[in-house]
Amino acid sequence: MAKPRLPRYNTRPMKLLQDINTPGDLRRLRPEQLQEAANDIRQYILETMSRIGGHTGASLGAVELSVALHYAFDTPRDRLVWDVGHQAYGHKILTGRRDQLPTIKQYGGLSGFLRRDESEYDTFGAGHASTSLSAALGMAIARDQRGEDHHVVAVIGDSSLAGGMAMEAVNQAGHLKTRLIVLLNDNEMSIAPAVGALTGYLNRIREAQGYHRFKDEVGDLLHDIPSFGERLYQAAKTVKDAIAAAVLPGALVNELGFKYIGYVDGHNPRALVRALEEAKQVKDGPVIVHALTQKGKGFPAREKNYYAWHATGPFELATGASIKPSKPSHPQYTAVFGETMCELMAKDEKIVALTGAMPDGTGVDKILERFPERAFDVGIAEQHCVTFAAGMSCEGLKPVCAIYSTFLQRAFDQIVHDVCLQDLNVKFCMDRAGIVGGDGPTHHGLLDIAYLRAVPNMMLMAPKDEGELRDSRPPSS
Ligand SMILES: Cc1ncc(C[n+]2csc(CCOP(=O)(O)OP(=O)(O)O)c2C)c(N)n1
Repeated sequence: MAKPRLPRYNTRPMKLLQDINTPGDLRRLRPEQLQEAANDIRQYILETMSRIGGHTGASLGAVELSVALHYAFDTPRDRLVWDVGHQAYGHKILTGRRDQLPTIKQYGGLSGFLRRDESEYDTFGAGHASTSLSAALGMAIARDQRGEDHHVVAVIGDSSLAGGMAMEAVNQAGHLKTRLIVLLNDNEMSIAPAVGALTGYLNRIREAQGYHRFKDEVGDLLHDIPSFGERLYQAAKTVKDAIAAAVLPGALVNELGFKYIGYVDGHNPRALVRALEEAKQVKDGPVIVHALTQKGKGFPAREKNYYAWHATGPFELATGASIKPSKPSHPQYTAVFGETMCELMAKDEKIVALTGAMPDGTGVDKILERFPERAFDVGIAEQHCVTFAAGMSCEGLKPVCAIYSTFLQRAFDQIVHDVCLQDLNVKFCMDRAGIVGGDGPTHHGLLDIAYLRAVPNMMLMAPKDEGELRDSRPPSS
């Protein structure tokens, strides 16, 4: 079948970016030029996304990370494993896909996430969260067994790090003591604000501000002094590192066998490269480089409103205002779910609502506002969400888990073992069932009917429209 013609847009010529076709081209730049390269990439993402929409906020926040990673590491020989992949537009631009960016998330175009069959630089396919550490650890062990010496780097967001699978990988990595670099992209945000105790822990690290400002800003200055600069920087840093080690709340990483480097300003490519070079020197186990970033960085019109800007449709470049398609004439499925839940919860105080890091995508945001004591955002933790609901049900509550169809896949055993075999009263309201369009195969909700029909005690209902969704009542409710 002939491939459809893909749209192309004229973007303003960008001095450095137009000559960067591979990471090798990037690595020929001087360190002082890295910020300019990052600025070009940011501008190109903004111009392109303003026309077609995409995961703009996350990718703008990770521009300098992408530059520093491909500068400091010899990719694709060194393996770069991105978590989720929604923040990797800069990585795509730097790895030979610059001119295809305007085709992203369209039929025949680039994937919105990562695909091994799209580029040799996409070492691991992604779309769902919290997988990068496990995959990277597997690659590191394979490297060791083959007697090779390249680096393996996982890049993970603060919310994805709290996901169960990532925590399981942290546990094993600390035990195996193999060489592994984890770059933590900490922007204090999931899609909604990040939740959970790990967020509090990372906040405490951020509070040790003075030291880090010294390292990043003074570090640049000292490095620019010929011959003595590097030595001066190292001497000053040793003293400061000792002080920081004493005051930083590093228990989680240190006790679990990780070395900690940070935090570092995630929008300063030279400081990032220095931190990554330092991480490369760690030979005896895993190391975490903690970078602070800002979602939507570089677009003042949206920087403050990044909650609504994780993923965007087209928007006006001058103001950031959304260019909305004409408003649908009837209330949407997600809104109907949220409103109906609020009505039911007002009548029955045993009903509780749960979401796994998707409050706005599922309509649970409205419930959280109205019933903050009876609605829970558990973070990127679908498995926990389901068994948490099972426990509530044992004690007489009536939990409703609002989880996207594709993400509920992760909690299959919890549905079988913890809910259905015990015939507990837990409702699952799956948003985004069926084909989801631009997000592609990792996000399609195509398997739910097949895998849930096989489970004992599970009743499946598939409302054909929003009205039927509102009126659906299984006999046990
Ligand atoms: C298993 C799973 N649950 C939910 C999502 C939806 N999701 C995509 S990105 C994201 C937030 C990730 O936050 P973080 O790891 O901090 O990265 P950031 O977006 O801030 O860069 C969520 C919840 C997902 N991709 N996978």
